[in-house]
Amino acid sequence: MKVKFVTGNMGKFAEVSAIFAEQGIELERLEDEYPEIQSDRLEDVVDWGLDWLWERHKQPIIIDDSGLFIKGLGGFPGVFSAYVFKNIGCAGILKLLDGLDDREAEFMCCAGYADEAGNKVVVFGCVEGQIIRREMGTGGFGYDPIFVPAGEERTFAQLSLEEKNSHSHRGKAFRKLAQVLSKLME
Ligand code: ITT
Repeated sequence: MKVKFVTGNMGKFAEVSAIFAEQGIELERLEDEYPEIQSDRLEDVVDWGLDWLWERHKQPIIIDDSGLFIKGLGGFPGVFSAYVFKNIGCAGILKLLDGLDDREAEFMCCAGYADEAGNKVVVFGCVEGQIIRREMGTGGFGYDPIFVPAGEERTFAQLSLEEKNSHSHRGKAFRKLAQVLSKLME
C-alpha cells in the first residue's frame, strides 16, 4: 500500500516513514500545502485539511498537525508552533521562560488519513516532558533541542530517530494510524 504524506517538513517525513516501513506501508511525500484554519484544536485543522486535500488530489492522503504546549505559558505556542519557531526559535522560547520554574510541556500530534473509499481516520499522540534551560543536541527538528521527554535525561535532539519515535507524540499517533491502515488493507 502506498500513501502520500502532504508535508513540507522533512523531519516529520523521516520519522513517519520509519514507523510505516515497520508495517510494510510505503510512504511518499506529496509537495503541497493546505490552508490551516484558525482553531485552537489540532483536530479541526486536520479534519478540514483532509477534506480540502481530498478534493484536490483524490488519492490516499496523510497529514500531521502538531505543536508544543508549554504549561507555564498557558499552552503557548500550541497551534502557532510552526509560526513561532520560524520567528523566535528555541532561543526565543527559552527567553520567554526565563525565571519560570514550571518547565512542564507537552508535544501533541494529530494525524489524519483519507481515501477514496470514504475512510477518514484521525488519531492523536502526546508526550509530556520538560523544557530545559539551554539547547542540547543537533538531531531532529524544531523544538527538539529544548525538550526532554518524561523518563529520559536527553533531549529529543540527542536521541536517534528510532529512540525519538519510541517516545514521541508523532510515534504514538502514527503507530495507531499504521495499525488502522493495516486493518483497512486486509
Ligand atoms: P507541515 O508541512 O506538515 O504542516 P510544519 O512544520 O508546518 O509542517 P505544523 O504546522 O504541524 O508543521 O507545525 C508544528 C510545529 O511544531 C513544527 O514546525 C515544529 O516547530 C513543532 N514541532 C512539531 N513536532 C515536533 C517535533 O517532533 N519536534 C520538534 N518540534 C516539533
